[in-house]
Amino acid sequence: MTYYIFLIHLFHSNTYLHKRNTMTVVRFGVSLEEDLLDALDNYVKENKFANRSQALRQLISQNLVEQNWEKNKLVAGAIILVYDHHKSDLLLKSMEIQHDYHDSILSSQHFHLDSDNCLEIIAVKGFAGNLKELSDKLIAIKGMQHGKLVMSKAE
Ligand code: NI
Repeated sequence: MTYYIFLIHLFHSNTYLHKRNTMTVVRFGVSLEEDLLDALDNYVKENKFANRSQALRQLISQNLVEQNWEKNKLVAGAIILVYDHHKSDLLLKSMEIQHDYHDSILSSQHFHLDSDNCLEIIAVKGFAGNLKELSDKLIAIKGMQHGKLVMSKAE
């Protein structure tokens, strides 16, 4: 197995510099198997990243958000729902569930896509576990065509 070693640049918050709201960049070496490096290079190319460092920064950041999810830390995001508003009591059920989780909901926006279909975007903030629970309940409503929870760091 061949290992390729290269340097990646990561932003590091220096205590003194952080107060001035700036970041320093720290370099460190990473060893990767050839196939993993190929996969990384494809990822860089397909997503049009400037270089490997930029792609790795994004991957690491994403992964840490996922960990926060598991640790049930404070996160923010959006629940995206698509449904036909004619479906029996779908709106009523959705409203009941949203009221049960009113502490986690920042706002919601409703778009009428055509004569039948609606797109609803619910901005949420709270403990990841609660947001997942809310999202699962909404997506499980009978007649819901599509639902997705998108998460981001909130602290
Ligand atoms: Ni509508």
